[in-house]
Amino acid sequence: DAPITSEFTPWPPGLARAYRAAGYWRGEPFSAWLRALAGQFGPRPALLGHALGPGGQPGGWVTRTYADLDAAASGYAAALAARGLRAGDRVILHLPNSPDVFEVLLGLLRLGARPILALAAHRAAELTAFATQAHARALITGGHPDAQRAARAVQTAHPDTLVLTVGDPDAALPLTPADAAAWTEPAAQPGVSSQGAGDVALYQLSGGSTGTPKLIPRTHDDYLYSIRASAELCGLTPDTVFLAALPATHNFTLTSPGAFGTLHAGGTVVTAPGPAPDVCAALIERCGVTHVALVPSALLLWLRAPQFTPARPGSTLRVVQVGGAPLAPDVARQVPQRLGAALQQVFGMAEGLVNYVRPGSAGDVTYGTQGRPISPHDEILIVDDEDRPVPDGTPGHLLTRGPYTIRGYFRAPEHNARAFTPDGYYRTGDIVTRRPDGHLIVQGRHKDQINRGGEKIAAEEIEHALLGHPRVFQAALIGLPDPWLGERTCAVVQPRVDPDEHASQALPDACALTLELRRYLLEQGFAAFKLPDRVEVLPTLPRTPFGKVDKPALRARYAPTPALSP
Ligand code: J2J
Repeated sequence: DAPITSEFTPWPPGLARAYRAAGYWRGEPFSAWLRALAGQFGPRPALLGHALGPGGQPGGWVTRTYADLDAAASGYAAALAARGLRAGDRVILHLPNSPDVFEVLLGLLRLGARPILALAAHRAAELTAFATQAHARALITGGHPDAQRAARAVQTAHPDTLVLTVGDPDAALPLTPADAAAWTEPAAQPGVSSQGAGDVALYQLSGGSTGTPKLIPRTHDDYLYSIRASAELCGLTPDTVFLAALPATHNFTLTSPGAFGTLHAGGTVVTAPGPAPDVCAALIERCGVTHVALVPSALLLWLRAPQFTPARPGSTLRVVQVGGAPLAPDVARQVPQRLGAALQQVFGMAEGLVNYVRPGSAGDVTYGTQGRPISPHDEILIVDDEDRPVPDGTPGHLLTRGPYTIRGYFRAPEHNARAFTPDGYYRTGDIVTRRPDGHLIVQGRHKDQINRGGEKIAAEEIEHALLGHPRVFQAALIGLPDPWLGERTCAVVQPRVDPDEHASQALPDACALTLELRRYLLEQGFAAFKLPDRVEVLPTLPRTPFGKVDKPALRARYAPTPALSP
Protein backbone atom coordinates (compact mmCIF):
# COMPACT_ATOMS: atom_id res chain seq x y z
CA ASP A 1 0.00 0.00 0.00
CA ALA A 2 1.15 3.51 -0.79
CA PRO A 3 2.31 5.45 2.26
CA ILE A 4 -0.18 7.98 3.53
CA THR A 5 1.19 11.30 2.35
CA SER A 6 -1.09 14.27 2.19
CA GLU A 7 -4.75 13.64 2.86
CA PHE A 8 -5.86 17.22 2.95
CA THR A 9 -4.19 20.54 2.16
CA PRO A 10 -5.60 23.23 4.47
CA TRP A 11 -6.20 26.86 3.53
CA PRO A 12 -3.65 29.28 5.03
CA PRO A 13 -4.77 30.21 8.58
CA GLY A 14 -5.16 33.91 7.73
CA LEU A 15 -7.54 33.18 4.87
CA ALA A 16 -9.44 30.61 6.91
CA ARG A 17 -10.01 33.30 9.54
CA ALA A 18 -11.20 35.72 6.86
CA TYR A 19 -13.64 33.16 5.44
CA ARG A 20 -15.05 32.57 8.92
CA ALA A 21 -15.24 36.29 9.68
CA ALA A 22 -17.10 36.88 6.40
CA GLY A 23 -19.67 34.27 7.50
CA TYR A 24 -18.83 31.85 4.67
CA TRP A 25 -17.60 29.10 6.97
CA ARG A 26 -20.15 28.71 9.72
CA GLY A 27 -18.73 25.83 11.72
CA GLU A 28 -21.83 23.76 10.99
CA PRO A 29 -21.46 20.14 9.84
CA PHE A 30 -23.96 18.53 7.45
CA SER A 31 -25.64 16.56 10.22
CA ALA A 32 -26.55 19.72 12.13
CA TRP A 33 -27.60 21.41 8.88
CA LEU A 34 -30.06 18.59 8.18
CA ARG A 35 -31.35 18.64 11.77
CA ALA A 36 -32.03 22.38 11.46
CA LEU A 37 -33.83 21.91 8.13
CA ALA A 38 -36.03 19.24 9.70
CA GLY A 39 -36.86 21.68 12.49
CA GLN A 40 -37.74 24.40 10.02
CA PHE A 41 -39.52 22.43 7.26
CA GLY A 42 -40.48 19.16 9.08
CA PRO A 43 -43.73 18.12 7.36
CA ARG A 44 -42.92 19.58 3.93
CA PRO A 45 -41.93 17.23 1.10
CA ALA A 46 -38.15 16.93 0.69
CA LEU A 47 -37.75 14.00 -1.73
CA LEU A 48 -39.99 12.42 -4.35
CA GLY A 49 -39.19 9.57 -6.68
CA HIS A 50 -39.01 5.83 -7.17
CA ALA A 51 -37.16 4.10 -4.35
CA LEU A 52 -34.42 1.69 -5.30
CA GLY A 53 -35.86 -1.81 -5.62
CA PRO A 54 -34.61 -5.39 -5.91
CA GLY A 55 -32.23 -6.05 -8.79
CA GLY A 56 -31.53 -2.33 -8.91
CA GLN A 57 -34.89 -1.78 -10.62
CA PRO A 58 -37.08 1.19 -9.67
CA GLY A 59 -39.27 0.28 -6.68
CA GLY A 60 -42.36 2.02 -5.35
CA TRP A 61 -42.94 5.77 -5.56
CA VAL A 62 -42.03 7.47 -2.27
CA THR A 63 -42.57 10.87 -0.70
CA ARG A 64 -40.19 11.81 2.10
CA THR A 65 -40.72 14.85 4.28
CA TYR A 66 -37.88 16.74 5.89
CA ALA A 67 -38.66 14.97 9.17
CA ASP A 68 -38.54 11.60 7.35
CA LEU A 69 -35.23 12.49 5.78
CA ASP A 70 -33.71 13.47 9.11
CA ALA A 71 -34.98 10.20 10.63
CA ALA A 72 -33.67 8.19 7.67
CA ALA A 73 -30.23 9.78 8.08
CA SER A 74 -30.18 8.75 11.74
CA GLY A 75 -31.49 5.30 10.83
CA TYR A 76 -28.77 4.79 8.24
CA ALA A 77 -26.11 6.16 10.59
CA ALA A 78 -27.21 3.62 13.22
CA ALA A 79 -27.33 0.77 10.68
CA LEU A 80 -23.86 1.63 9.38
CA ALA A 81 -22.49 1.86 12.92
CA ALA A 82 -23.99 -1.57 13.62
CA ARG A 83 -21.96 -2.87 10.65
CA GLY A 84 -18.83 -1.57 12.33
CA LEU A 85 -18.40 1.67 10.39
CA ARG A 86 -17.06 4.66 12.30
CA ALA A 87 -16.52 8.38 11.89
CA GLY A 88 -13.62 9.04 9.54
CA ASP A 89 -14.06 5.80 7.55
CA ARG A 90 -14.07 6.29 3.80
CA VAL A 91 -17.03 4.65 2.07
CA ILE A 92 -17.70 4.45 -1.67
CA LEU A 93 -21.27 5.50 -2.47
CA HIS A 94 -22.38 3.96 -5.77
CA LEU A 95 -26.13 4.26 -6.26
CA PRO A 96 -28.43 5.12 -9.17
CA ASN A 97 -30.67 8.20 -8.91
CA SER A 98 -33.39 7.68 -6.30
CA PRO A 99 -34.43 9.27 -3.00
CA ASP A 100 -32.29 6.56 -1.34
CA VAL A 101 -29.06 8.18 -2.59
CA PHE A 102 -29.70 11.29 -0.52
CA GLU A 103 -30.88 9.35 2.53
CA VAL A 104 -27.79 7.15 2.57
CA LEU A 105 -25.48 10.07 1.81
CA LEU A 106 -26.91 12.08 4.70
CA GLY A 107 -26.71 8.98 6.91
CA LEU A 108 -23.01 8.64 6.15
CA LEU A 109 -22.51 12.33 6.89
CA ARG A 110 -24.41 11.99 10.19
CA LEU A 111 -22.17 9.08 11.17
CA GLY A 112 -19.14 11.18 10.21
CA ALA A 113 -18.02 8.60 7.66
CA ARG A 114 -16.64 10.13 4.48
CA PRO A 115 -18.46 9.14 1.30
CA ILE A 116 -16.61 8.91 -2.00
CA LEU A 117 -19.23 10.02 -4.51
CA ALA A 118 -18.92 7.50 -7.34
CA LEU A 119 -21.09 7.85 -10.44
CA ALA A 120 -23.68 5.15 -11.08
CA ALA A 121 -21.98 4.60 -14.48
CA HIS A 122 -18.73 3.59 -12.77
CA ARG A 123 -17.77 -0.06 -12.82
CA ALA A 124 -15.11 -2.35 -11.37
CA ALA A 125 -12.11 -0.43 -12.74
CA GLU A 126 -13.13 2.91 -11.26
CA LEU A 127 -14.53 1.53 -7.99
CA THR A 128 -11.43 -0.58 -7.41
CA ALA A 129 -9.20 2.44 -8.05
CA PHE A 130 -11.13 4.42 -5.41
CA ALA A 131 -10.97 1.53 -2.93
CA THR A 132 -7.23 1.18 -3.49
CA GLN A 133 -6.43 4.87 -3.13
CA ALA A 134 -8.66 5.53 -0.18
CA HIS A 135 -8.54 2.18 1.69
CA ALA A 136 -12.34 2.29 1.59
CA ARG A 137 -13.94 0.44 4.50
CA ALA A 138 -17.15 -0.17 2.56
CA LEU A 139 -18.87 0.07 -0.80
CA ILE A 140 -22.57 0.91 -0.82
CA THR A 141 -24.26 -0.11 -4.05
CA GLY A 142 -27.60 -1.18 -5.54
CA GLY A 143 -28.87 -4.59 -6.53
CA HIS A 144 -28.43 -4.18 -10.29
CA PRO A 145 -26.47 -7.17 -11.65
CA ASP A 146 -23.81 -4.86 -13.19
CA ALA A 147 -23.33 -3.07 -9.87
CA GLN A 148 -23.15 -6.36 -7.99
CA ARG A 149 -20.60 -7.74 -10.45
CA ALA A 150 -18.46 -4.61 -10.05
CA ALA A 151 -18.78 -4.90 -6.26
CA ARG A 152 -17.55 -8.49 -6.35
CA ALA A 153 -14.50 -7.36 -8.33
CA VAL A 154 -13.78 -4.69 -5.71
CA GLN A 155 -14.07 -7.30 -2.99
CA THR A 156 -11.72 -9.66 -4.80
CA ALA A 157 -9.08 -6.93 -4.89
CA HIS A 158 -9.92 -5.70 -1.36
CA PRO A 159 -11.34 -8.54 0.73
CA ASP A 160 -11.73 -6.21 3.74
CA THR A 161 -14.08 -3.84 1.92
CA LEU A 162 -17.62 -4.45 3.10
CA VAL A 163 -20.24 -4.50 0.31
CA LEU A 164 -23.62 -3.21 1.45
CA THR A 165 -26.61 -3.28 -0.90
CA VAL A 166 -29.52 -0.83 -0.82
CA GLY A 167 -33.03 -1.78 -1.95
CA ASP A 168 -32.42 -5.51 -2.13
CA PRO A 169 -33.41 -7.51 0.95
CA ASP A 170 -31.97 -10.70 -0.58
CA ALA A 171 -28.46 -9.29 -1.00
CA ALA A 172 -25.65 -10.80 1.05
CA LEU A 173 -25.49 -7.68 3.24
CA PRO A 174 -28.61 -5.56 2.74
CA LEU A 175 -28.52 -1.99 4.01
CA THR A 176 -31.77 -0.64 5.43
CA PRO A 177 -32.21 2.19 7.91
CA ALA A 178 -32.47 1.15 11.55
CA ASP A 179 -34.96 2.84 13.86
CA ALA A 180 -33.90 6.48 14.14
CA ALA A 181 -33.95 6.12 17.92
CA ALA A 182 -31.10 3.62 17.59
CA TRP A 183 -28.81 6.50 16.69
CA THR A 184 -27.23 8.49 19.47
CA GLU A 185 -24.95 11.37 18.64
CA PRO A 186 -21.48 10.58 19.87
CA ALA A 187 -20.91 12.38 23.18
CA ALA A 188 -19.07 15.65 22.62
CA GLN A 189 -15.71 15.60 24.32
CA PRO A 190 -14.79 18.90 25.95
CA GLY A 191 -12.67 20.93 23.58
CA VAL A 192 -12.88 18.32 20.82
CA SER A 193 -15.70 18.27 18.34
CA SER A 194 -16.36 14.75 17.08
CA GLN A 195 -17.08 16.20 13.64
CA GLY A 196 -15.33 19.47 13.06
CA ALA A 197 -16.91 21.48 10.26
CA GLY A 198 -13.39 22.19 9.02
CA ASP A 199 -12.85 18.45 8.51
CA VAL A 200 -13.37 16.58 5.28
CA ALA A 201 -17.07 15.77 4.81
CA LEU A 202 -16.87 13.82 1.55
CA TYR A 203 -14.83 13.21 -1.57
CA GLN A 204 -15.94 14.50 -4.94
CA LEU A 205 -14.32 13.05 -8.07
CA SER A 206 -12.10 14.91 -10.46
CA GLY A 207 -12.82 14.77 -14.18
CA GLY A 208 -9.10 14.16 -14.27
CA SER A 209 -6.32 14.18 -16.79
CA THR A 210 -4.08 11.54 -15.22
CA GLY A 211 -3.91 7.77 -15.20
CA THR A 212 -5.64 7.37 -11.85
CA PRO A 213 -8.80 9.27 -10.93
CA LYS A 214 -8.19 11.86 -8.19
CA LEU A 215 -10.29 12.34 -5.07
CA ILE A 216 -11.33 15.84 -4.05
CA PRO A 217 -11.66 16.39 -0.29
CA ARG A 218 -14.47 18.85 0.48
CA THR A 219 -15.00 20.09 4.03
CA HIS A 220 -18.38 20.65 5.71
CA ASP A 221 -17.58 24.37 5.90
CA ASP A 222 -16.55 24.92 2.29
CA TYR A 223 -19.12 22.64 0.65
CA LEU A 224 -22.04 24.03 2.66
CA TYR A 225 -20.93 27.56 1.83
CA SER A 226 -21.07 26.82 -1.90
CA ILE A 227 -24.50 25.20 -1.47
CA ARG A 228 -26.01 28.04 0.60
CA ALA A 229 -24.57 30.76 -1.60
CA SER A 230 -25.75 28.94 -4.76
CA ALA A 231 -29.29 28.53 -3.43
CA GLU A 232 -29.48 32.22 -2.50
CA LEU A 233 -27.96 33.44 -5.74
CA CYS A 234 -30.39 31.34 -7.78
CA GLY A 235 -33.35 32.54 -5.73
CA LEU A 236 -34.52 29.10 -4.55
CA THR A 237 -37.47 29.07 -2.12
CA PRO A 238 -39.68 26.47 -0.42
CA ASP A 239 -41.70 26.48 -3.67
CA THR A 240 -38.73 25.26 -5.72
CA VAL A 241 -39.18 21.77 -7.14
CA PHE A 242 -35.84 20.58 -8.54
CA LEU A 243 -35.57 17.66 -10.94
CA ALA A 244 -32.35 15.66 -10.41
CA ALA A 245 -32.04 14.21 -13.91
CA LEU A 246 -28.23 14.08 -14.23
CA PRO A 247 -26.28 11.74 -11.93
CA ALA A 248 -27.41 12.70 -8.42
CA THR A 249 -24.01 12.84 -6.72
CA HIS A 250 -22.25 14.80 -9.47
CA ASN A 251 -21.18 18.18 -8.10
CA PHE A 252 -23.53 20.05 -10.48
CA THR A 253 -26.66 18.03 -9.59
CA LEU A 254 -25.84 17.90 -5.89
CA THR A 255 -24.72 21.46 -5.15
CA SER A 256 -25.04 24.01 -7.98
CA PRO A 257 -27.52 24.62 -6.34
CA GLY A 258 -28.89 21.18 -7.12
CA ALA A 259 -30.48 18.80 -4.67
CA PHE A 260 -28.69 20.09 -1.58
CA GLY A 261 -29.33 23.72 -2.54
CA THR A 262 -33.02 22.89 -2.93
CA LEU A 263 -33.12 21.23 0.49
CA HIS A 264 -31.35 24.24 1.95
CA ALA A 265 -34.18 26.43 0.65
CA GLY A 266 -36.91 24.10 1.95
CA GLY A 267 -37.91 22.99 -1.56
CA THR A 268 -38.57 19.55 -3.03
CA VAL A 269 -36.15 17.30 -4.93
CA VAL A 270 -37.59 14.92 -7.52
CA THR A 271 -35.33 12.15 -8.79
CA ALA A 272 -35.38 10.96 -12.41
CA PRO A 273 -33.46 7.90 -13.59
CA GLY A 274 -31.81 10.04 -16.26
CA PRO A 275 -32.42 13.05 -18.53
CA ALA A 276 -34.54 11.26 -21.19
CA PRO A 277 -37.19 13.82 -22.29
CA ASP A 278 -40.22 11.50 -22.12
CA VAL A 279 -39.54 10.38 -18.54
CA CYS A 280 -38.62 13.89 -17.40
CA ALA A 281 -41.67 15.51 -19.05
CA ALA A 282 -43.92 13.11 -17.15
CA LEU A 283 -42.16 13.88 -13.85
CA ILE A 284 -42.36 17.63 -14.47
CA GLU A 285 -46.09 17.36 -14.94
CA ARG A 286 -46.63 14.94 -12.06
CA CYS A 287 -44.58 16.88 -9.49
CA GLY A 288 -44.77 20.49 -10.68
CA VAL A 289 -41.04 20.71 -11.33
CA THR A 290 -39.75 24.31 -11.52
CA HIS A 291 -35.97 23.82 -11.98
CA VAL A 292 -33.79 21.33 -13.80
CA ALA A 293 -30.04 21.04 -14.42
CA LEU A 294 -28.90 19.64 -17.77
CA VAL A 295 -25.72 19.15 -19.77
CA PRO A 296 -25.83 20.59 -23.33
CA SER A 297 -26.21 17.15 -24.95
CA ALA A 298 -29.35 16.50 -22.85
CA LEU A 299 -30.63 20.00 -23.63
CA LEU A 300 -30.32 19.26 -27.36
CA LEU A 301 -32.60 16.24 -26.88
CA TRP A 302 -35.13 18.30 -24.91
CA LEU A 303 -35.15 21.04 -27.57
CA ARG A 304 -36.21 18.48 -30.16
CA ALA A 305 -38.55 16.38 -28.04
CA PRO A 306 -42.28 16.46 -28.89
CA GLN A 307 -43.02 16.43 -25.12
CA PHE A 308 -41.43 19.87 -24.77
CA THR A 309 -41.59 21.60 -28.13
CA PRO A 310 -43.67 23.68 -28.57
CA ALA A 311 -43.59 24.73 -24.92
CA ARG A 312 -46.60 23.48 -22.94
CA PRO A 313 -48.90 26.26 -21.87
CA GLY A 314 -49.17 26.17 -18.09
CA SER A 315 -45.93 24.24 -17.65
CA THR A 316 -44.43 24.72 -14.18
CA LEU A 317 -40.85 24.60 -15.52
CA ARG A 318 -39.25 28.01 -14.94
CA VAL A 319 -35.46 27.58 -15.05
CA VAL A 320 -33.28 25.28 -17.12
CA GLN A 321 -29.69 25.36 -15.91
CA VAL A 322 -27.08 24.22 -18.38
CA GLY A 323 -23.46 23.43 -17.59
CA GLY A 324 -20.75 20.80 -17.58
CA ALA A 325 -19.72 21.30 -21.22
CA PRO A 326 -19.65 24.08 -23.83
CA LEU A 327 -23.05 25.41 -24.93
CA ALA A 328 -23.30 27.14 -28.30
CA PRO A 329 -24.95 30.60 -28.07
CA ASP A 330 -27.44 29.81 -30.85
CA VAL A 331 -28.62 26.72 -28.94
CA ALA A 332 -28.74 28.75 -25.72
CA ARG A 333 -31.06 31.28 -27.36
CA GLN A 334 -33.61 28.59 -28.23
CA VAL A 335 -34.34 27.71 -24.59
CA PRO A 336 -36.97 30.32 -23.61
CA GLN A 337 -38.93 30.03 -26.82
CA ARG A 338 -38.86 26.26 -27.15
CA LEU A 339 -39.05 25.21 -23.50
CA GLY A 340 -40.92 28.18 -22.06
CA ALA A 341 -38.32 28.53 -19.29
CA ALA A 342 -35.37 30.80 -18.55
CA LEU A 343 -31.84 29.60 -19.31
CA GLN A 344 -29.16 29.84 -16.65
CA GLN A 345 -25.61 28.92 -17.61
CA VAL A 346 -23.40 27.31 -14.95
CA PHE A 347 -19.67 26.76 -15.29
CA GLY A 348 -18.37 24.78 -12.36
CA MET A 349 -15.97 22.09 -11.28
CA ALA A 350 -15.91 19.48 -8.54
CA GLU A 351 -12.67 21.04 -7.26
CA GLY A 352 -14.63 24.13 -6.24
CA LEU A 353 -15.16 27.30 -8.27
CA VAL A 354 -18.68 27.69 -9.66
CA ASN A 355 -19.77 30.53 -11.97
CA TYR A 356 -23.39 31.45 -12.60
CA VAL A 357 -25.10 33.84 -14.92
CA ARG A 358 -27.22 35.83 -12.46
CA PRO A 359 -31.00 35.49 -13.03
CA GLY A 360 -32.35 38.43 -15.03
CA SER A 361 -29.04 39.26 -16.74
CA ALA A 362 -29.06 40.92 -20.18
CA GLY A 363 -29.28 38.68 -23.24
CA ASP A 364 -25.64 38.96 -24.23
CA VAL A 365 -24.62 37.72 -20.75
CA THR A 366 -27.31 35.04 -20.48
CA TYR A 367 -26.68 33.45 -23.86
CA GLY A 368 -23.07 34.39 -24.53
CA THR A 369 -21.20 33.88 -21.24
CA GLN A 370 -20.79 31.19 -18.59
CA GLY A 371 -21.35 33.60 -15.73
CA ARG A 372 -19.17 34.88 -12.92
CA PRO A 373 -17.97 33.37 -9.63
CA ILE A 374 -20.25 32.84 -6.66
CA SER A 375 -18.15 34.64 -4.11
CA PRO A 376 -16.53 38.06 -3.88
CA HIS A 377 -13.66 36.06 -2.31
CA ASP A 378 -13.22 33.84 -5.38
CA GLU A 379 -9.90 34.95 -6.85
CA ILE A 380 -9.57 34.59 -10.61
CA LEU A 381 -6.36 34.78 -12.63
CA ILE A 382 -6.22 34.41 -16.38
CA VAL A 383 -2.66 33.83 -17.52
CA ASP A 384 -0.49 32.95 -20.51
CA ASP A 385 1.78 29.91 -20.77
CA GLU A 386 4.32 31.62 -18.47
CA ASP A 387 1.71 32.39 -15.78
CA ARG A 388 1.65 36.11 -16.71
CA PRO A 389 -1.80 37.74 -16.50
CA VAL A 390 -3.42 38.48 -19.88
CA PRO A 391 -5.71 41.45 -20.54
CA ASP A 392 -9.50 41.13 -20.55
CA GLY A 393 -10.74 39.63 -23.79
CA THR A 394 -7.55 37.63 -24.38
CA PRO A 395 -7.85 33.86 -23.92
CA GLY A 396 -5.72 32.43 -21.12
CA HIS A 397 -5.46 29.67 -18.54
CA LEU A 398 -7.99 30.01 -15.73
CA LEU A 399 -6.43 29.80 -12.25
CA THR A 400 -8.52 30.21 -9.11
CA ARG A 401 -8.51 30.06 -5.34
CA GLY A 402 -11.17 30.90 -2.81
CA PRO A 403 -13.37 29.83 0.09
CA TYR A 404 -14.63 26.61 -1.54
CA THR A 405 -11.84 25.67 -3.96
CA ILE A 406 -9.52 22.89 -2.79
CA ARG A 407 -5.81 23.40 -2.16
CA GLY A 408 -4.86 19.83 -2.96
CA TYR A 409 -6.15 16.43 -4.03
CA PHE A 410 -6.22 13.46 -1.67
CA ARG A 411 -2.84 11.71 -1.43
CA ALA A 412 -1.43 13.07 -4.68
CA PRO A 413 1.63 15.19 -3.80
CA GLU A 414 3.26 14.96 -7.22
CA HIS A 415 0.10 15.80 -9.08
CA ASN A 416 -0.65 18.59 -6.60
CA ALA A 417 2.69 20.20 -7.39
CA ARG A 418 1.53 20.54 -11.00
CA ALA A 419 -2.17 21.20 -10.46
CA PHE A 420 -1.66 24.10 -8.01
CA THR A 421 0.61 27.13 -8.10
CA PRO A 422 2.99 27.64 -5.16
CA ASP A 423 0.58 30.28 -3.82
CA GLY A 424 -2.36 27.93 -3.89
CA TYR A 425 -4.19 28.69 -7.13
CA TYR A 426 -5.86 25.68 -8.73
CA ARG A 427 -4.98 25.27 -12.42
CA THR A 428 -8.42 24.48 -13.84
CA GLY A 429 -7.12 23.43 -17.26
CA ASP A 430 -9.78 25.62 -18.86
CA ILE A 431 -9.01 28.38 -21.36
CA VAL A 432 -11.29 31.36 -20.82
CA THR A 433 -11.69 35.03 -21.61
CA ARG A 434 -12.95 37.57 -19.11
CA ARG A 435 -15.19 40.45 -20.08
CA PRO A 436 -14.60 43.79 -18.38
CA ASP A 437 -17.79 43.16 -16.35
CA GLY A 438 -16.20 39.99 -14.91
CA HIS A 439 -18.20 37.42 -16.86
CA LEU A 440 -16.20 34.45 -18.11
CA ILE A 441 -16.48 32.78 -21.50
CA VAL A 442 -15.06 29.27 -21.81
CA GLN A 443 -12.95 29.13 -24.97
CA GLY A 444 -11.39 25.70 -24.74
CA ARG A 445 -9.31 23.39 -22.67
CA HIS A 446 -5.66 22.82 -21.90
CA LYS A 447 -5.84 19.44 -20.19
CA ASP A 448 -5.64 15.96 -21.56
CA GLN A 449 -9.30 15.31 -20.92
CA ILE A 450 -12.22 14.66 -23.22
CA ASN A 451 -15.63 16.15 -22.38
CA ARG A 452 -18.06 13.68 -23.91
CA GLY A 453 -21.49 15.23 -23.37
CA GLY A 454 -20.43 16.47 -19.93
CA GLU A 455 -18.89 13.13 -18.94
CA LYS A 456 -15.17 13.65 -18.44
CA ILE A 457 -12.61 11.13 -19.64
CA ALA A 458 -8.94 11.36 -18.66
CA ALA A 459 -7.12 10.35 -21.85
CA GLU A 460 -4.22 8.84 -19.93
CA GLU A 461 -6.43 6.45 -17.98
CA ILE A 462 -7.74 4.83 -21.17
CA GLU A 463 -4.38 4.98 -22.98
CA HIS A 464 -2.78 3.05 -20.10
CA ALA A 465 -5.54 0.50 -20.16
CA LEU A 466 -5.21 0.02 -23.94
CA LEU A 467 -1.50 -0.73 -23.59
CA GLY A 468 -2.52 -3.89 -21.77
CA HIS A 469 -4.07 -5.26 -24.95
CA PRO A 470 -1.76 -7.64 -26.87
CA ARG A 471 -2.27 -5.88 -30.22
CA VAL A 472 -1.56 -2.38 -28.93
CA PHE A 473 1.97 -0.95 -28.93
CA GLN A 474 1.07 2.74 -28.43
CA ALA A 475 -2.29 4.44 -28.05
CA ALA A 476 -3.56 8.02 -27.99
CA LEU A 477 -7.11 8.97 -27.03
CA ILE A 478 -8.38 12.17 -28.62
CA GLY A 479 -11.67 14.04 -28.74
CA LEU A 480 -13.30 14.79 -32.09
CA PRO A 481 -16.14 17.28 -32.61
CA ASP A 482 -19.60 15.77 -32.47
CA PRO A 483 -22.87 17.64 -33.08
CA TRP A 484 -24.73 15.89 -30.22
CA LEU A 485 -22.12 15.14 -27.58
CA GLY A 486 -19.83 18.08 -28.25
CA GLU A 487 -16.98 15.59 -28.48
CA ARG A 488 -16.69 11.89 -29.00
CA THR A 489 -13.60 9.79 -28.47
CA CYS A 490 -11.20 8.29 -30.95
CA ALA A 491 -8.38 5.93 -29.96
CA VAL A 492 -5.48 6.07 -32.40
CA VAL A 493 -3.49 2.89 -32.10
CA GLN A 494 -0.02 1.97 -33.24
CA PRO A 495 -0.23 -1.82 -33.40
CA ARG A 496 2.31 -4.20 -31.96
CA VAL A 497 4.30 -5.75 -34.80
CA ASP A 498 5.53 -9.27 -34.48
CA PRO A 499 9.35 -8.93 -34.92
CA ASP A 500 9.54 -12.26 -36.76
CA GLU A 501 7.11 -11.24 -39.42
CA HIS A 502 8.72 -7.98 -40.53
CA ALA A 503 7.18 -4.66 -41.37
CA SER A 504 5.46 -6.02 -44.46
CA GLN A 505 2.68 -7.12 -42.11
CA ALA A 506 -0.65 -5.48 -42.92
CA LEU A 507 -2.13 -3.12 -40.34
CA PRO A 508 -5.06 -4.60 -38.43
CA ASP A 509 -8.50 -3.61 -39.64
CA ALA A 510 -9.72 -0.59 -37.65
CA CYS A 511 -13.31 -1.85 -37.58
CA ALA A 512 -12.42 -5.20 -36.11
CA LEU A 513 -10.06 -3.53 -33.66
CA THR A 514 -12.80 -1.12 -32.55
CA LEU A 515 -14.98 -3.99 -31.41
CA GLU A 516 -12.06 -5.84 -29.87
CA LEU A 517 -10.76 -2.86 -27.89
CA ARG A 518 -14.21 -1.79 -26.70
CA ARG A 519 -14.88 -5.33 -25.49
CA TYR A 520 -11.46 -5.42 -23.85
CA LEU A 521 -12.08 -2.18 -21.91
CA LEU A 522 -15.52 -3.43 -20.81
CA GLU A 523 -13.87 -6.60 -19.53
CA GLN A 524 -11.33 -4.47 -17.70
CA GLY A 525 -14.33 -2.97 -15.90
CA PHE A 526 -14.40 0.56 -17.29
CA ALA A 527 -17.55 2.67 -17.32
CA ALA A 528 -19.25 2.43 -20.72
CA PHE A 529 -18.88 6.17 -21.42
CA LYS A 530 -15.08 5.72 -21.52
CA LEU A 531 -15.07 3.19 -24.39
CA PRO A 532 -13.66 4.77 -27.54
CA ASP A 533 -16.38 5.67 -30.04
CA ARG A 534 -13.95 5.09 -32.86
CA VAL A 535 -10.56 3.41 -33.36
CA GLU A 536 -8.01 4.34 -36.01
CA VAL A 537 -4.77 2.56 -36.82
CA LEU A 538 -1.48 4.19 -37.79
CA PRO A 539 1.90 2.50 -38.36
CA THR A 540 3.50 5.11 -36.04
CA LEU A 541 1.99 7.88 -33.96
CA PRO A 542 3.14 11.40 -34.88
CA ARG A 543 5.43 12.97 -32.25
CA THR A 544 6.27 16.51 -31.24
CA PRO A 545 9.94 17.58 -31.13
CA PHE A 546 9.79 16.70 -27.39
CA GLY A 547 8.74 13.15 -28.19
CA LYS A 548 5.16 13.48 -26.94
CA VAL A 549 2.34 12.17 -29.10
CA ASP A 550 1.24 15.07 -31.31
CA LYS A 551 -2.48 15.10 -30.46
CA PRO A 552 -3.29 18.31 -32.36
CA ALA A 553 -1.95 16.61 -35.49
CA LEU A 554 -4.12 13.56 -34.80
CA ARG A 555 -7.20 15.70 -34.20
CA ALA A 556 -6.58 17.55 -37.45
CA ARG A 557 -6.18 14.28 -39.28
CA TYR A 558 -9.41 12.67 -38.07
CA ALA A 559 -11.75 15.59 -37.45
CA PRO A 560 -14.50 15.98 -40.05
CA THR A 561 -13.72 18.84 -42.43
CA PRO A 562 -15.72 21.95 -41.44
CA ALA A 563 -17.66 21.89 -44.72
CA LEU A 564 -19.02 18.43 -43.90
CA SER A 565 -19.92 19.04 -40.28
CA PRO A 566 -23.57 19.88 -39.58
C1 J2J B 1 -17.93 24.76 -20.68
N1 J2J B 1 -17.24 23.85 -19.95
C2 J2J B 1 -17.71 23.55 -18.73
C3 J2J B 1 -19.55 25.13 -19.01
C4 J2J B 1 -18.08 22.81 -16.72
C5 J2J B 1 -21.56 22.99 -11.96
C6 J2J B 1 -21.52 22.84 -13.33
C7 J2J B 1 -20.62 21.95 -13.91
C8 J2J B 1 -19.77 21.18 -13.12
C9 J2J B 1 -18.82 20.24 -13.78
C10 J2J B 1 -19.80 21.34 -11.73
C11 J2J B 1 -18.87 24.17 -18.19
N2 J2J B 1 -19.04 25.38 -20.24
N3 J2J B 1 -20.66 25.75 -18.60
O1 J2J B 1 -18.99 20.65 -10.91
O2 J2J B 1 -20.73 22.37 -9.81
C12 J2J B 1 -16.07 21.85 -17.90
C13 J2J B 1 -14.78 22.62 -17.60
C14 J2J B 1 -14.57 22.33 -16.12
C15 J2J B 1 -15.03 20.89 -16.04
C16 J2J B 1 -15.43 20.47 -14.64
C17 J2J B 1 -20.72 22.24 -11.15
N4 J2J B 1 -19.06 23.68 -16.95
N5 J2J B 1 -17.26 22.72 -17.77
O3 J2J B 1 -18.90 19.99 -14.97
O4 J2J B 1 -15.83 18.52 -12.28
O5 J2J B 1 -13.76 22.04 -18.37
O6 J2J B 1 -17.85 19.71 -12.97
O7 J2J B 1 -13.23 22.48 -15.70
O8 J2J B 1 -17.43 17.38 -13.89
O9 J2J B 1 -16.15 20.83 -16.92
O10 J2J B 1 -16.02 19.21 -14.69
P1 J2J B 1 -16.76 18.62 -13.40
